[in-house]
Amino acid sequence: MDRQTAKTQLQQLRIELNKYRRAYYTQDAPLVEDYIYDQKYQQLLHLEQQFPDLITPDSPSQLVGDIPASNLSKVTHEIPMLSMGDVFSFTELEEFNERVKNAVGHPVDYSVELKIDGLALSLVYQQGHLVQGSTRGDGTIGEDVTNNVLTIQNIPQTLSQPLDIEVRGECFMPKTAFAKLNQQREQEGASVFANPRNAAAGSLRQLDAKITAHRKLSTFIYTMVNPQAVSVPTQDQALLQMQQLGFNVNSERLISHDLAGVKEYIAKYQQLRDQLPYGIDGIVLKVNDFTLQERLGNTVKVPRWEIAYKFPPEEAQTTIRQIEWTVGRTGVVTPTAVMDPVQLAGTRVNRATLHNMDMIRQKDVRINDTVLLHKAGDIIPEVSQVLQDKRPQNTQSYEAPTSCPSCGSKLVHLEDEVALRCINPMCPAQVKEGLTHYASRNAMDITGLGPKIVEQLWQHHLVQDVADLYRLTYQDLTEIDGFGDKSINNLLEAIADSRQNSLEKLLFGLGIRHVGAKAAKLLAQKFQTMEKLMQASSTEILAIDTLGETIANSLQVYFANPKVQQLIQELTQLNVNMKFKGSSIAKTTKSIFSQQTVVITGTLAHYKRQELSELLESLGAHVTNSVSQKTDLLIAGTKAGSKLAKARQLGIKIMDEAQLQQQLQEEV
Ligand code: 0OW
Repeated sequence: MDRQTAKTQLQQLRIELNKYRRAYYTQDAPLVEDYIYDQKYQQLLHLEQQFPDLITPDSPSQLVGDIPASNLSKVTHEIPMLSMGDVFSFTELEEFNERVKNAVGHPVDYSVELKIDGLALSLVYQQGHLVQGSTRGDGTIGEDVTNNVLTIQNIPQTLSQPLDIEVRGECFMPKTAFAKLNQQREQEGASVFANPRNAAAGSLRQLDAKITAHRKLSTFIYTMVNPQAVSVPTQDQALLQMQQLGFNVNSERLISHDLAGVKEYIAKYQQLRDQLPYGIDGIVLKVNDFTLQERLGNTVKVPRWEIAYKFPPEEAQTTIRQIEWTVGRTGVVTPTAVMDPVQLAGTRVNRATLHNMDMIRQKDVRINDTVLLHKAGDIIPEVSQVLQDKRPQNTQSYEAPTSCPSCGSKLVHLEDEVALRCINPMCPAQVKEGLTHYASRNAMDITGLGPKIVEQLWQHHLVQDVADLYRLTYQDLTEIDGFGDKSINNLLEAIADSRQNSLEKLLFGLGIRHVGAKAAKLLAQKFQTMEKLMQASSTEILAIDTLGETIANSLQVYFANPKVQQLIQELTQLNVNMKFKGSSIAKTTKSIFSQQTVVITGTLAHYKRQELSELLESLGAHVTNSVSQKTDLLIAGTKAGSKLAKARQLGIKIMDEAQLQQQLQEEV
């Protein structure tokens, strides 16, 4: 290749790779699969080796990670957290081994470990107590995640010895936790994580540790920084020592005196990979003796004494025959590709998730396309790309469905959601969810009517909507498995009692989008009867000091639906109370934001300004723009400026985003 061509190609590769890096390191959501990134990165390295004078400072080969760009505070790593050189073949492994032998003058022992597919983590202990947790970031500046690591079960907060020590390891999300989390997010219409690594990164790098605590993260610790300080001579003894100190150290490790042992290990874990409860993307080979590691030293980015062997991506080729849409419990409809059955990483698959319409458009997936499948974090098969050159003639771009597969209603995109949603409250998938919600404690409080009974009532065609609950007879309930005389009477009684609830409990029980328990109460209090609320205009609803556009629009859409109007009529005829009784107001706890004059300032990571303002007002706050003596509370995000300074000067109560989230979690 001539120099000019190389120069052009290198420039193109640099732009492309740096774009991928920024997404990978700062948004926890890569734009391309690892192996595509790796291939392009190897191309760049190859060209830079041929034309070293074409290497530029911004080349990814000169950078480690990317500038962490989250709102977490920063931590400087005194000893940089290096990454690893990657190889993709036994030949390259042998070249690495030769380089090491030549450098130290004799064969060496290797510590062989699994390469856990998570994100690197540093833990600092003083006198045996955990004082700081941080991410790798760009290798020198990471993010402080101390509060978050305190919620991870297998990270010891106190060591078995009062040591000053720093250790490093991988934070990961077990496969089962990943599958559950994505299922839940899909139901909520939120975006899903592409793989456990992104899920771990997105869960660890949270401003609010309570969110991290629910994500079931885990760790394997593999590096003792400054082992000399505790006079440990080798990696395998360091791992043993760290285990004795209380850290979770991966047991699938090996000491090998030659590459033959390493190759056997690789073959073994390429087979076992799927059975492991955590994701791995290769193995790590380290010179075992620390003195030899010192002698070999590091390059600008990676140690010379270790290498990562990356497994080839597990993928398979097949053809998409159909795209099925299923309605989730919250009305979110999600696409699944139905394909010719194919063997993928040890299992036979014929379905793969397509997540949402954005993904289908982005990959331009069409019926009868031949696609490459891979396992997203070794779990759910996912379509990684379409093989355009195998596309049959005159196929059309895939069109999103316009009607719900369950009930036929028109599908909509709500505000900033990527998900398509069925908003017909009579939709079967939603009726079941709606019935369970209707019977829940904060709504109509029908004891004994949980999801399992709801499912049976549905299967036996005993209920189509919440009105049918009030038509159930003793005879009907004899069809329910496990229901005897007592259970039947208890349930009938609980349903009958629910007729007397005050209006706000019915309103909340109907599951109107954006209308939570507090908003339902304010609406019932203001309009007193269902009839008046159904006739209320947006303006009248907005006039309620604390409700905003989102709720007003949602109510208009809901009550405009003829099926809803019919439902309300039936409930009325079934003697379900439609009046506000007033008593429930006193019962619920008063919000700390109630009657407070609040100012919001700075950048918030988890809330849109308008939404937060509406939410606070629905809790009885009065949100204003300027700080004065009348201000009771300032909510300060990051990069807060003069308003924060003024609030401090006036001695006004200040709440940061984490405190706000904590308080709202307790209230709403
Ligand atoms: N992911 C792993 C792993 C491992 C460190 C030591 C110095 C540089 C790499 O399982 N078992 N051992 C190391 O050794 N690193 C690992 O992961 C790296 C750390 C940074 C990027 C990768 O996550």
